[in-house]
Amino acid sequence: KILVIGACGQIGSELTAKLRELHGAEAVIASDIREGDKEMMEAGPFEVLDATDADAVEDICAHYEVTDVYLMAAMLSATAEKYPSKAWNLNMDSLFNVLDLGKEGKIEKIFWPSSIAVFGPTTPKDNTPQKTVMEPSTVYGISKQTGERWCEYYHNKYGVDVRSIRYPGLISWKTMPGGGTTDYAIEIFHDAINKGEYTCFLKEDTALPMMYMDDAIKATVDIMHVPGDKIKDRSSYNLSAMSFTPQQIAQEIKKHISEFEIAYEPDFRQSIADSWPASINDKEAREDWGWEHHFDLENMVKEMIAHLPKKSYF
Ligand code: VAH
Repeated sequence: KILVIGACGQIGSELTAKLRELHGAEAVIASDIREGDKEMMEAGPFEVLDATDADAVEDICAHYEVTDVYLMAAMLSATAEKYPSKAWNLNMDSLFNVLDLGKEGKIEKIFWPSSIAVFGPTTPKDNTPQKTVMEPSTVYGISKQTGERWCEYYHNKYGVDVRSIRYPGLISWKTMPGGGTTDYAIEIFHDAINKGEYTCFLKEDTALPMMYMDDAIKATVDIMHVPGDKIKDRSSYNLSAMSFTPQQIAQEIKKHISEFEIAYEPDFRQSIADSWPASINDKEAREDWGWEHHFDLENMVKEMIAHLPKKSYF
C-alpha cells in the first residue's frame, strides 16, 4: 500500500491521482492536515494526518500495511520566511518520522522532495551541477539541504531506501500553489485569463528553473519505480526542464492572449529568487534513472491556456 502525506498540496494532489491511476484507488491512502476537496475525498481512502505526529504516522502505516511513503508535506520558501520555526519543525519532524519508520523496517521505500532552494547566493548560477557549493540563505532551503543530508545518512547507516528529487518551480493548472517564490508562474495564467493583466512580484529578468507538473509527477513515479541500485545519489537529484524569466513567459502568453499586459512590483520574494540558480544541470538523473522532460516553455503555455477555464472576452 502507498501513503501520500500532504496529498492536498500542489504536488501531492496530482501525485495521488497518478498513483491511483497506476495502482488502483484502494492501494493509495491520501492524507493531509485537513480534509481535501470532494473529488479527493471520494476517489479513495483518506486520513486526516499531522505529519509531525510520529505516533499518528506510524499508526496509519500499520493500519493500512503501508510499504511506500511519499512525504509531500512542507512549508514552502516564501511562507517559511514568515514562520521560520514552524517551517523548520514541519519540514524536519515529518522527515524524521518517516525515515525512522524506514530504519525500523516498518515501511520499505520513501520519496522525499528536495528543491533547487538548497542552492544559495554562492552557488554557480548557470547550469548548476548536482554537487557544488550550497549555502542556502532561506529557511526553506536550509531545511531542504539538511533533509538531504539526513536522507543520505539514513540510507548509508540504516539501509533506508529513500529517494529524492530537487524540484524546480512547478507549474500546474489543477491546483493553486502554496506560498512558493515560483508561484508567479502560475498566478500569471489565472490573471492573464481572468483580468488580462498581471502584476509580477519578481523583476522581469529573474530567470528561474521551472518544470510543468506532468514532468515532475512522471519523474517522481519513475525514481520510485526503478531498481534501487540505479539510485547512485541518496541525497537528492537535480532535475530540470526549462528556465525562463517573467518577461519570457509573458511574451509566450501574449501569443495566445494578445491583449495581456504585465507589470512588475518586486517584493520580499525577489531576494529569495536572487539566491537561487538561473538554470540546472540534471545529467545524473538522465544517466542514472533515465529522466527526460517533455514540456518546454512553448508547449507548457499551450497546455496551461488550454486547460484553464476561459473568461468572457475569449
Ligand atoms: C518554492 N515552489 O517556491 C517552491 C520551490 C524551487 C521552488 O521549492 O518555494
